[in-house]
Amino acid sequence: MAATAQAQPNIALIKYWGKRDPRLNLPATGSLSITLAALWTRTRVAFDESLRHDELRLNGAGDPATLGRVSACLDLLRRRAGITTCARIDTRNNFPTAAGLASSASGFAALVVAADAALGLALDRRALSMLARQGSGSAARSLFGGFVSLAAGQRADGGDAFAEPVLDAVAWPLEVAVAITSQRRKSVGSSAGMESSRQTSPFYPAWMSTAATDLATAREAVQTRDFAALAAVSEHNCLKMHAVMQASQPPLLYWSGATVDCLQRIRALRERDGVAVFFTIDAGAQVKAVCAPGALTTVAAALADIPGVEQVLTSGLGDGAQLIDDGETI
Ligand code: 2P0
Repeated sequence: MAATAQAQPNIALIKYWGKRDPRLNLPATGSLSITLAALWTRTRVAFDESLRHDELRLNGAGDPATLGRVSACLDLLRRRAGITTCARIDTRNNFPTAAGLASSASGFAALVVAADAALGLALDRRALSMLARQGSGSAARSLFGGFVSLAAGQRADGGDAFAEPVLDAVAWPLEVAVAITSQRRKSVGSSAGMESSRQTSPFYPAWMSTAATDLATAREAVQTRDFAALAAVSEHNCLKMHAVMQASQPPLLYWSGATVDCLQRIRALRERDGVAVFFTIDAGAQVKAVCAPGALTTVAAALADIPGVEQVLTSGLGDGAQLIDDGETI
């Protein structure tokens, strides 16, 4: 009744920002992401008849704010197993939590893989992807490695809103430098932020009506390994999402001053120095620089030089969520 899993966060190049059904956590638009290798969440789930309620430890400490969401996701798996037994969940991230680095993506992906094994359900990846999506939309994508798409789907029950692999990491080994400009937890979480944007941003209808074209352009660029085309559509989609956020009421401004400096530096590297790199930013102040093979060292050094950049993490593309030995440290 116990198992441990590891999942890596993913970075969306075509973003998910808005839900068509908040209850089932169905995204309003499709998205496309890359799964990282070097950042991870490790989660052990142990069902235990002696527990009266679920217990969650995140990085060694209790986390009451997150427990409700975790329990609700575990309930979906408990229902499938026909049990009500409570669980002890021990989870650790090797990177900052809730700071725009997709810790909820790796977190819920690791959770469903570990719980599935602990309960002996043996669900397939598609089913696990849909369960992870109900924990956190972006988590659906961390079930898979490399380049991954998540469909918005059309069915009211969400049965067609799952992630699928688009291209293996080895087929196009892009690399990523993450410039950390703030380790603080964001003040407005993604779920609340995207709901506010849907209700109040005058740009939300334009975001919706252009999403399918961006996704198709990015998918084509990945399939043809066209870095310039992927760079153009990814930066456009990222800035468009932030325009939607910034035009929400109250406005959502996730950037720090250093965030903008990183954007300018990345544009100069590409346009002036010919370095194959583009940026993307999620609901946080960190800048992710996506590099063609060979560009990572130059890009990481340039970002580390920018005042306000506290740390630069680097990563290749990695695998989807997997079981690991129970004995591995978490
Ligand atoms: C993404 N983000 O596609 C976008 C870009 C943030 C900006 O998915 O409400 O934590 O839990 O489904 O998955 C972050 O949103 O939101 C996210 P919920 P989630 O990566």
